[in-house]
Amino acid sequence: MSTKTYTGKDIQVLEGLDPVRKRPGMYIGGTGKPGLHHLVWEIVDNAVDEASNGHATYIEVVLHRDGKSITVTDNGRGIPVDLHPTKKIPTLQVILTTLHAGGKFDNSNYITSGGLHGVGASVVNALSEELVAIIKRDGGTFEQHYARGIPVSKLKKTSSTTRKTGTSIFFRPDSEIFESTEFDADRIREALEIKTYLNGALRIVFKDEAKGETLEFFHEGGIAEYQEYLLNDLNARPVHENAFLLKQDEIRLGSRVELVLQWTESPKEHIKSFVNGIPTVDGGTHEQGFRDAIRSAIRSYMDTHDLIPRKLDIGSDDIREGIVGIINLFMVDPQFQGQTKEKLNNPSARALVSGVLRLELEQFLNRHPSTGDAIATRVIQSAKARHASRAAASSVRRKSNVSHRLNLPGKLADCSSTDPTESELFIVEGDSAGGSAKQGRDRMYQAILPLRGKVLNAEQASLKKVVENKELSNIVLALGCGIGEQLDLSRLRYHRIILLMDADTDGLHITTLLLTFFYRYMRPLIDEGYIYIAQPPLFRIDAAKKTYWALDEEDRDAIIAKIESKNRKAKIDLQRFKGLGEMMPATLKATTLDPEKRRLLRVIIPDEFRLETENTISDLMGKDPSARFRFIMQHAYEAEDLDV
Ligand code: 0R9
Repeated sequence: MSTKTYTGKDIQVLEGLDPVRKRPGMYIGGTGKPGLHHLVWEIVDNAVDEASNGHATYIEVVLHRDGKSITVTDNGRGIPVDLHPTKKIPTLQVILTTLHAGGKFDNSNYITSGGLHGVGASVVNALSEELVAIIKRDGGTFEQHYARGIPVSKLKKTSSTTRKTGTSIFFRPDSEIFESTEFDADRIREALEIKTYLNGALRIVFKDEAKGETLEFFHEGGIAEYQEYLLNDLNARPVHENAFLLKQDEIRLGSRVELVLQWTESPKEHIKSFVNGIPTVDGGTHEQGFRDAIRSAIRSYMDTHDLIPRKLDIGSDDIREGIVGIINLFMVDPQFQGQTKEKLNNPSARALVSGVLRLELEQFLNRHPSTGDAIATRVIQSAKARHASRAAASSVRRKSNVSHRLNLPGKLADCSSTDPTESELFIVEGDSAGGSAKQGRDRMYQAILPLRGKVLNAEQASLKKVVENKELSNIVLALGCGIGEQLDLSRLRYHRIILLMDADTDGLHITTLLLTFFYRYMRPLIDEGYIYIAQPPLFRIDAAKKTYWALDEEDRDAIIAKIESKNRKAKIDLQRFKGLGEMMPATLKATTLDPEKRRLLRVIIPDEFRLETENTISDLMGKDPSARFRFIMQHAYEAEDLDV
């Protein structure tokens, strides 16, 4: 820390950056991890500006060994070090100590990566314990040190023998300001790589000193290459081969639009939007224009070519389902909104993007009718599915609205409690197992629903068929929360829905069919973690007056080995259950129903497996029975092991 006394100039500087230290959230969104990393983006964006204006070819970002400080270097012209014409201090110091508006320091109103032209540097300086700027320019190397936005040294010339030019900024964020000052290397790496996708000529080197790792990012293919990366990452299969790619300057408006767009089999829409290479996580007017144009271009194409089936309503959700796309809008003076300033707010951007895109996309479709038709088919498929699900859901609602208890299925042995958080529903295979379960349960909070008939494969049937299936509609009625788009979790009658099937292939088959049904039509039950799989034992082992339960052969062998290691002469009595039906109620209670003793598997889909799950279910539940079986076996072991 410096102990020097302030001069008049310093006090002016202090006043200048004081608001930033008082209310950092106003400038960087907050003082948590996103805010901390915002400092990196500010400095990197200034370097990217210099590169996109054609003066730098190389940016290096070093995350230092302590994980709490960073150096960003570019090989551009170097921030000017001469005296600022009016302020009479070096321009570098002006840049680092005053909150200024973009474009103030030069009059070429060209578009910059952040559109801010060095604006963020003073904010980073204000919020850093220490900042060191090193400039190579005019044949010399210059250096100046700062602490919390205040210069602690004058700008010094440290060498006069360099022919190189460039800017290097080292900074260590202030631990008095941030909740934590530990940077996240993965987050930085990912953001840097995206910058190189958005700027095909840019080369960024990232060094992680703690890991001793150096990575270089360079993606000449630009956003087209980014699109390839996204498709892979999302595991989204395109329905047409060539992506629609648009790069257009709107010279009149001083803007440029770059975008790429492709329909896939993914059940969702994935749009990444940027303004001047800065991510707009909360979207904004450019994204609205993107969506407007897609909707009207596709509608117009389908209308013109008479591709809309009669009586089928096509909504904009249907048109957008499965889209994977990127939009990067370059514009002068972008205005951002929202807490973290990640939403574009300029009204002109909407009309600009939609105007350019609508025209070009329609022409593209008309020039590539096979692509147009593939997209139309995808849209129709989505509209039909939505339609069927709406119709079926309202039929179930009509049925289940009559009265709560009066309308419960006859086969349900309900529990007395009406508090869903403590109530459990066991869905049990077969009437005889159902009988044992009814006798072994705690009727206060455990309900039993036996399944008798065949469970329909929901993947291969329309929703109308699904609801007509007695077993599935009984489940829906018992749960009480509705189905499909009408599902209302607040009406769910049980917060644990436990599938209790025999430990054989038939049992696994039924479990899979039920999971497919929940996944397709009652998905929030899975997402909220309400679905469980019971694990009834396959073997009973009696030895030395003790009883053990084994889930499978492996478990059995392990238990026997353990017994024998303790007592070599132990007489071991082994019983294999053929099915739940032949288990005594007391045995079922002790092994499978009693929360103190049972083991349940909770069904979860980790975020990183969401798409894979979607594809697996549609692939396997559709056609191939052997692949389906492999799927069950694999996932039974992947389910999270949980004692409840
Ligand atoms: C390491 C991160 N890099 C930067 O922060 C950085 C800012 C910067 C820059 C200029 C060149 N390189 C830079 N790197 C620059 C130079 C000149 C004109 N405009 C920009 C010039 O030589 O005339 N600047 C960003 C703002 C400013 N310079 C300015 F306002 F001080 F001019």
